[in-house]
Amino acid sequence: MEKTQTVTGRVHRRDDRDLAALSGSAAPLALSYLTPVEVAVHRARYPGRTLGAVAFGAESPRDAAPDCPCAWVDMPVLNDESAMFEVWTSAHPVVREDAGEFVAARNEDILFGCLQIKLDRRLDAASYLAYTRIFDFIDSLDYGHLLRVWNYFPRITADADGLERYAWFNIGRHRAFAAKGRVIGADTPAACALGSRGNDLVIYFLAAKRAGQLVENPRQTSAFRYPAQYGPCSPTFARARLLQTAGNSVLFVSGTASIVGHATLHPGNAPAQANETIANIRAVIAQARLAGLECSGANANLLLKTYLRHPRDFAMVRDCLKQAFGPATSVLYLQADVCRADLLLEVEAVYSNAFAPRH
Ligand code: 3EB
Repeated sequence: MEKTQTVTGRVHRRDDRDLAALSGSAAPLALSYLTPVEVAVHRARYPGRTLGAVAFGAESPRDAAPDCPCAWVDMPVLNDESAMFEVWTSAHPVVREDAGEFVAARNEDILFGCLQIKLDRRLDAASYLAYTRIFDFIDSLDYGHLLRVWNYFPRITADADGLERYAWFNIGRHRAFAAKGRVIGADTPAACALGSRGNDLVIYFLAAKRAGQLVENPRQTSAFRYPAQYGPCSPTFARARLLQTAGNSVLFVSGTASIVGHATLHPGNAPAQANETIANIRAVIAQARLAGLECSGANANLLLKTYLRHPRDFAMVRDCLKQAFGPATSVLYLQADVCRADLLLEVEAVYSNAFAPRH
């Protein structure tokens, strides 16, 4: 059961308090990483409260998580289970908002949505199409502020006509933000972009009625100001975004890697990259405290999602993260290509005082 402990161990001790804590708080949502069996238990326990689910590695995800918006990402899971689910639970009842190709649900503050686009066109055209549709969709529902976006597509560092596919993706995304009047910086969400399998662009997102606060990392150049050596259009993501309601905080930390300034550090050295990434996550959380993040210590709940280029680094990275954040921190491990060929790993985080139900 050791691995199950790493996935969701911390929450065990709080099981009795969970629904009370969840619904008694103004925190609009909580995150859990669950096995397929746990998803079924969880959904029976919180009927009508699942904002959205994301299946990783599952063969028939819709069997495991029906009746709620469910994105499916073709990406191998490195935890003991061969499939894992990321589940966003709402403190308050949720309303479905499916429309066209979007599968979505919302509570009074937050909207979860996903879409999947066949990559039968150029990647810049696909990302432009996806993001303009996302902005039209969230604007039509009046949840117009993107907080956090997850971008998954195949062969992310492969060359296409002299540019990496990730650079093409950035061109379309950047143009869509401009076309829909989003201000670079102020309106930039936390995000990640990783290589998946299959042939689709899969995007899921959390959007909100209120913008939340932009949080950057003083150790890193803001990605939206990266110099042109990384592509003609900079990547449109913030290091983190902080959503706070009275007494409640959720910090969405973007995919974080071994980058200082704008340069990759420690190429070829996975343990050093892991430790540099941990330093960056700590720096972002420290910066969020300056911006007003209130949770800490016993009130704080940290969940991590780790992407490893090579499965062989799994045990080493798990030990580094345990050492840094404690053995009870929930970590989902996936195998994925990171968006720079010299990066071996990337870690995203959600840090909050919202309860993360285990089941
Ligand atoms: C970097 O600093 C690391 O393109 O949405 C991290 C998080 C990275 C998000 C994105 C890319 C993205 O460039 C890679």
